[in-house]
Amino acid sequence: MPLIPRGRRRATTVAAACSLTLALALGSQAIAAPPSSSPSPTADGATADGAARQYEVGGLATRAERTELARTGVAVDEVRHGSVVVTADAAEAERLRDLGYELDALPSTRQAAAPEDYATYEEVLAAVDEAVAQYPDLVSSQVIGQSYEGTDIVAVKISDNVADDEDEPEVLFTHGQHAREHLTVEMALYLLADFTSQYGADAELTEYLDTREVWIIPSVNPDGKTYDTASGEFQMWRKNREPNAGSSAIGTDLNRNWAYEWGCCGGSSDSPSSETYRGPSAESAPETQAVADFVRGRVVGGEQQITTHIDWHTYSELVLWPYGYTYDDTAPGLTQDDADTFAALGTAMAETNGYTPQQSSDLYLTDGTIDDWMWGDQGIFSYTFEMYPTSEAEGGFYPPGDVIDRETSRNREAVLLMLEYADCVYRIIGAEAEYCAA
Ligand code: LU0
Ligand code: CA
Ligand code: CA
Ligand code: ZN
Repeated sequence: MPLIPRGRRRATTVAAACSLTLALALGSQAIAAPPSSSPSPTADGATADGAARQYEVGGLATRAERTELARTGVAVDEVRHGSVVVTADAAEAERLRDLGYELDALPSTRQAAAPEDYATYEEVLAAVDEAVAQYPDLVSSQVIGQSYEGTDIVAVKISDNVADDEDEPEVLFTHGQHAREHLTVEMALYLLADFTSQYGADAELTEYLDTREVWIIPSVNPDGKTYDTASGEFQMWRKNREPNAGSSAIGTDLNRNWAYEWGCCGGSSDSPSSETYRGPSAESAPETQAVADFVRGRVVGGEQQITTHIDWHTYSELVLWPYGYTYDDTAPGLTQDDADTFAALGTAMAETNGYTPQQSSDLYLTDGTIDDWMWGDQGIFSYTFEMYPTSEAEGGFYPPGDVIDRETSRNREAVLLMLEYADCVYRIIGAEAEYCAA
């Protein structure tokens, strides 16, 4: 079907991730006093209570060196020139030092934002209910399952004739797999607000919502999100909140728990105390299973209806695509045409927001991630967006609340571009006749 030609896009120079510099002054909240209960750094930079914090690990310049570090089970938060930033508690930091790594504790970024700067999960559900009530022909919501603690995980549908399952390409957005990445849940709220308020007003968006069905899962990990802020002080929490048999350590890294090449390649950990613990089996976490069941449920007449997907994360300002489990550009289920299509759409989206586009494994190897499963198992063109900022100095996982509007709307054009190509992603490499002929 002919779609409205895309408007002129903002030309943006895409620089290498680690050389991206944003001349952005942190907002006033960035220098506000930390909550009184914040852990106070001791002389060696560790927190008095041994809580998790960020460290710079030096002497790491290649993806192989970064993968070797990730193999120890730490989560890599940020890639710099010759070093990376990781989150570790006191015990893990000591373990890394014992392994010979050089760690420098970074100043706590917990004061860059306050938990109140971000919506709670209750507020997210209220916003969804309000949108459904206000736009009943355009928005619906359904419970797709429960988290470990029994909280409803919801999927919001936005399309014309929303009550009907029309024969339209479907686009999925998933948010908040990682608890502390609150800006990604704000991204879901932004999309919900923009798609509802601009439907009928913005011709391009209206065309897409008339010809596609959009699904938004605003928080894949509500237990983790709530735990991260409930005390009034950010907990730097990443995983879900499921206890682990035989261990006092809580949580599975949902983005290592997906059932494609699960645990294959040293890109996740089998240790429950690790930040990248993959769980005892693929889809062991109820949150992973709920979303995977939902996606499998979108197979109609033998055909997966969802064609494109973004899984939202923070931070580093990256657009990533499969595979993560191998450095190879092509692999089983990923042909050269597929790889070229991923790169072309990923690069085009990155040109609209100034993020850096690359194959996921260019960072370091990961296995059991959502993107690999979406593509490898379901044939969905699936991307990970790592949102603002580029560094812990700009707030890391907790940027100040006054950047939320700017940093969510920054992704509007990229999202519209994905909607545009949802009917035939191969069109972006000129291969629609080969792959999308009716
Ligand atoms: O899951 C992760 O480790 C992601 C990166 C992968 C999608 C390659 N980074 S994050 O945890 O810092 N969001
Ligand atoms: Ca529709
Ligand atoms: Ca449909
Ligand atoms: Zn993440």
